[in-house]
Amino acid sequence: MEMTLRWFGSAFDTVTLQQIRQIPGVTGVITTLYNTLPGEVWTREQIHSLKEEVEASGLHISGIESVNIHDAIKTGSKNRDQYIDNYITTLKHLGEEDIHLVCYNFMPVFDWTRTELARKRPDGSTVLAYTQEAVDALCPETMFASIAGETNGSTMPGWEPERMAHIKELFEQYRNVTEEDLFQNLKYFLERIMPVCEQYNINMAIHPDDPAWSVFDLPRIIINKANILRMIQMVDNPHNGVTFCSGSYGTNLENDLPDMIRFLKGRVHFAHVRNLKFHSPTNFEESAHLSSDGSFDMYEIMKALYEIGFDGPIRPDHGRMIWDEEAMPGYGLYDRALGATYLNGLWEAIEKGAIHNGTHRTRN
Ligand code: DNO
Repeated sequence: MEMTLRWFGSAFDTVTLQQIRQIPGVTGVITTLYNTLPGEVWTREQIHSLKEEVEASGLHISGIESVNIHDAIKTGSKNRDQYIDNYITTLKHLGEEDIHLVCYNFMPVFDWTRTELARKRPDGSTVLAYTQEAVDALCPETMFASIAGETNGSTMPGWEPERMAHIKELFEQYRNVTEEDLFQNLKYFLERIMPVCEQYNINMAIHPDDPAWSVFDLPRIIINKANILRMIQMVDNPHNGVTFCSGSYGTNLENDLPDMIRFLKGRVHFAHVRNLKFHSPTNFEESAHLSSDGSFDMYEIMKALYEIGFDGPIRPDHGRMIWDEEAMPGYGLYDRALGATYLNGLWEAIEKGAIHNGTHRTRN
């Protein structure tokens, strides 16, 4: 595995590449062209200059999160082919620039959903949190307005104001889209892009829906073991894989995270690892990465990744806001750096334990 950190680009991130470089064991960033909208073609020049900037700091681009999918593709509208063509051109340009991992999601309207961006914990840190009760009491527009007021001035990934300005139309577009339609539309998209992924050796890593259930009655499919296996089998190509995100699949306490990782052997191309603290099955907050601070056994999650021979990029996921940092909620420097160091420590112990026991694995 390679330890990485998500970085939104110098125009958008409060964290610098130099700071990331100083986190022990972090060698790459997961980045994006944050000012592009779903459906736009990324030019080679844009990608090349991003790459040069990252490399000048001594890091490299380990993957893209995200190349977002236009709603026409998700809803299967008549004009979807034109947007798939654009996506294919973007993939080709990424491949030509030697980038081989793309994280994306297939969530309708919203990307991840949280109801609080700064819930205060007893130690004074603030974290992202979710309660189903709050979602049930809100309409999507109100939810967007409350999220927008808490972002410390940043645009949250997946909540772009340009799209949210059309939230009613977006809901209208999805009105008759069922879960089955979403599966079929995802299949259509994947079948069309697989040839370019093969040509440039690009691994597609679908991100789970977060939380892992339907919100505002929208269909959501990447939520559990059965659905993810269906998704992988329906386009049975090694380039069709997943981002294993413990914090997203973990929102549903019925998901057995180490078991899911083992079932996904060979198809986990990217990992987001973070912990959640549950107060009830539908009221949780994002804790520190440390197992004892939340509800997940992080050792077992890392061990499962180790045992399947996971060799892709991994990143600590959302961090708490600590030490008076002001940054995009979830994406400050300090707690993610602590997370990276903790995950690296777990990995080292697991690896050395395996070497000691003669069960060392090296490859996927
Ligand atoms: C939230 C992220 C998601 C993720 C996308 C991938 O912080 O994990 O926004 O990047 O779902 O497309």
